[in-house]
Amino acid sequence: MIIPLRNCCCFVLLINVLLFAGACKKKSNPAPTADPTLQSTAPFLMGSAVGSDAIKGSYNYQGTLINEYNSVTSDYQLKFDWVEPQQGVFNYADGDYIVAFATQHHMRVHAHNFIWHQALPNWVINFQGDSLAWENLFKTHIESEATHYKGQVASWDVVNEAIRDDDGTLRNKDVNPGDGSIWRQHLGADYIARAFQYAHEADPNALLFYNDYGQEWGGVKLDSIIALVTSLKNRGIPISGVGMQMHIDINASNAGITAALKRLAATGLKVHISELDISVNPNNDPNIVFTSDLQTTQAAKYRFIAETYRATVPAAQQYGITTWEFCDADSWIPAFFHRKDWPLLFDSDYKKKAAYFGLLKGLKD
Ligand code: 9MR
Repeated sequence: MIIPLRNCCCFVLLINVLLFAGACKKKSNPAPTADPTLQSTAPFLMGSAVGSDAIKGSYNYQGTLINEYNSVTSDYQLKFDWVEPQQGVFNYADGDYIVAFATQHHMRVHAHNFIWHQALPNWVINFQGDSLAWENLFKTHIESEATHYKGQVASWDVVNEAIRDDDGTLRNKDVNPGDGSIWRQHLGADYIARAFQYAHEADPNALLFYNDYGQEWGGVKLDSIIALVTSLKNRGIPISGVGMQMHIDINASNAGITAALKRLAATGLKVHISELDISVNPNNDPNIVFTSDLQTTQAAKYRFIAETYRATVPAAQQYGITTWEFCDADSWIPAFFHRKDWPLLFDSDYKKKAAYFGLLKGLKD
């Protein structure tokens, strides 16, 4: 067959375009699909915890994240030990990477966190000083980090996990050295309010959250969290919302989840399901198999959470649902508990699980 010259040029051009597109494809993220996604289905923002190394390390990770989510929470890159490993020496490289990636892909950044009793550098753990010196290191850390990310992040978990599970009192290293808080020990009970004030002074536009787990248990833990955030709000402390982490398992009580969401909504504050994952192996069974029954039960729980969040929390208070990572291979649970588990929405090959479709149903039906 003879191809006329003009058509031949077009043909060569077409081949070149296709070759170029092929070459680009190797370097870019997987193309978004036309299927509904979490972000295209949810009436609020859908978030995931993310790690800077994970984003850098895998096109599948990047592609799934960009396609499915429109909000990210920093996994560990903005925690105290990562950001200020030595006093006055700040390491923002990994946090900056996450913020730049999220900004490039039009995602909200929820920053996690300023003040926690864990993830502390040794210089803080071993710090010797009077209450003024403690206040100074506490204030300097919050102000420096908040100022660095001013205008770049939408919100912060200001204080994380300050309340004890057993009696609802504030964690205090004086009282329970094992999992007590060095902050309460040196700064007094009102350190939480001051953390919010320092953050607000440095970045007045950022929304500020108190974040904790175990709220679905009810009891003293939930009572104390409700009392704490209500008191902060009533005192005019700049708190915008509460993070309900929801590291739960398939046996978590639906009634407990509903009751906690109702009580949080009644505070008038924004409610963020901030670290959702659903373990299927809470009893550490070493021989567990992820059967289709377990997959269905997990999917139903994800669905229930999304439905209940939509039905219970008024739209204006829905800060969104954030899963703690999205692919089973990146979950903290197997390493932390030394067990097999499959707590997230995508399997280790980034394939959508029944859990994903359960959540998707709960976001719309
Ligand atoms: O998933 C996080 C893991 O990568 C970190 O090593 C760890 C310590 O910084 O923290 C994990 O995230 C926790 C979060 O910050 C607070 N709630 C519980 C999360 C799971 O342990």
